[in-house]
Amino acid sequence: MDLLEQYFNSKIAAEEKIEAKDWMPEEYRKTLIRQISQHAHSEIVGMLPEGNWITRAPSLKRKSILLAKVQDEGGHGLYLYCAAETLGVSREQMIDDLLTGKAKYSSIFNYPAVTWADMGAIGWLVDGAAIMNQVMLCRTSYGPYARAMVRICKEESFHQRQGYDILLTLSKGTEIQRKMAQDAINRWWWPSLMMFGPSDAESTHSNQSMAWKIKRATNDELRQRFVDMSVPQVEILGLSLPDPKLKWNPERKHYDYGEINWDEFKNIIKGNGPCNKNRLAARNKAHDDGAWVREAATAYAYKKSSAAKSVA
Ligand code: BYC
Repeated sequence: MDLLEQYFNSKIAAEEKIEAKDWMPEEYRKTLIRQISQHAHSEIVGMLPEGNWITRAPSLKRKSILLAKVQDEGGHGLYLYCAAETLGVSREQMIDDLLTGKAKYSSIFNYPAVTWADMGAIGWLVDGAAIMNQVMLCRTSYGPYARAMVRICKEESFHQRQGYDILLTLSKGTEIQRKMAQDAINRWWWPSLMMFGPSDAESTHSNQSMAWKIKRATNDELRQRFVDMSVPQVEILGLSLPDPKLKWNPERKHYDYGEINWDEFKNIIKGNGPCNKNRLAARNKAHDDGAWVREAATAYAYKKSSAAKSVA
């Protein structure tokens, strides 16, 4: 091991952040680019299922809250693309990888949001799972990623509460509203558990990412924490989670839960989920429709810089 690598390892061991200009192993850089760009893509694609409900929100208040949430997600994507750019990858390259289907984004956004209650279930469960995963990322070893995550986590907490508030309102409403809330929870529960990634035994990157302190907890540890957190919350709603095997285990001091359908997960990340094609088509259309804005901004920047040069 050479001196640079020894120095890098000593910084990781001492809990010092690695910064953009520091030397880092090529695999560390690649792992971060992969994870941060996938994370950014998830935020951007994650705007689609909820964006679809902005015009159909049941009141002006709900509409403005949902609008703010979807805008926040766009902002999260931008912070994360910036963090990835510090590692030497261009924004164009990352976007191209998303639009051509080369890069992954979270499996969860390939499911349809079919009722208003889905806005509640997405906020409570999907943002809840995201926070569980992202709180550890505030302590990730790469400085620009860790700092981006601090603000993202604060906003995600608001997102989770707005989702829970929608479900709480529906759960106190009419029989039809309660059923709608239960149905949304039934559909979003298992896909939310899949967000944490494959089991530790199947996870390709976890060991190395834990050693480099990119990840601070494994996929299964975070998934278990999420299950333990969700059970008392669903009880307050007076609703249930769709898992007959869910049971408190006094020896483990955790809830046991049923088997995840890993075939469904694998199928989705291969691109064959219910909405994969729609999501990519929507992102490609948005990118094409926005071409004139990018061209105008580039032409304006060029004009400004040539005007500045001729004054000089
Ligand atoms: N979906 O070795 P593993 C949000 C892939 S929340 C798709 O365990 P790693 C939001 C994985 O990429 C969601 N693919 O990987 C919330 C790898 O494939 P590649 C975004 C998945 O990286 C609300 C392979 O499976 N959050 O944005 O150590 C509203 C093996 O997995 C998934 C983040 O991205 C999945 N669920 O651990 C709006 C958090 N799970 O790359 C937006 C940051 C795994 O080798 N990311 N794969 O081809 C992470 O913490 C980690 O990347 C993961 C996976 C825990 C997701």
